[in-house]
Amino acid sequence: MSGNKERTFIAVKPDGVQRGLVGEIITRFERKGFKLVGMKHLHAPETLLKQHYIDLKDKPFYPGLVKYMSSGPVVAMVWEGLGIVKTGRVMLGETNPADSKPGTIRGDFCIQVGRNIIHGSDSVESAQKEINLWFKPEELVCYESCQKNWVYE
Ligand code: IDP
Ligand code: MG
Repeated sequence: MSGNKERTFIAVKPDGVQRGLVGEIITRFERKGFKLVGMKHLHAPETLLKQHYIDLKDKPFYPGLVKYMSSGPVVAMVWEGLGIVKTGRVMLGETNPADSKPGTIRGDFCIQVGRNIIHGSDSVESAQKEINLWFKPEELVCYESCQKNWVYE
C-alpha cells in the first residue's frame, strides 16, 4: 500500500478502553481526515498478543506487557491515508507518556509507559504484518470516502 492508500494498525489498549477513551481516539483520527477501514472490539488471546509483540520477547517487561494487553478488551483498528504510519506515530506521542508533548494522545491522557493506552505501527512494513495478524482480508471494508476530494488536493 502506498500514497493515499497507506494503512496502519491502531489499537486502543485495555486501559484506554476501560477509561472510556475509545471515542476520543477515533475522533482524532477521523477529524484529521484519515479513513477507517477496519475495526473490532475483542479480548485478544494471549497467543495473538505474544505474536504481536514478538520483537520485544527478550525485554524484561515482555511478560508484564502481555499480561497488561490481555487484562481486558482492546479496540483494534485499521486506518488509511497519506503518510498515516508516520503521522499516526506523531499523533500517539512518544512510547513513554512522560516524554510525549501535550496535544498527542499519550501526552494528553496517560502518565506511565506500562499504561500508555494506545498502540500504533512504527513502519509501513510492521503495519502490514500487524494488519495481517489481527484482521482477515474480508474484515477490511473497501469504500470511497465522500471526503476524499476535500482532504486531498
Ligand atoms: P511503542 O508502543 O511506542 O511502539 P515499543 O517500544 O514498541 O513502543 O513497546 C511496546 C509497548 O511495550 C509500549 O507501548 C509499552 O506499552 C510497553 N513498554 C515499552 N517499554 C516499556 C518499559 O520500559 N516498561 C514497561 N512497558 C514498556
Ligand atoms: Mg512498537
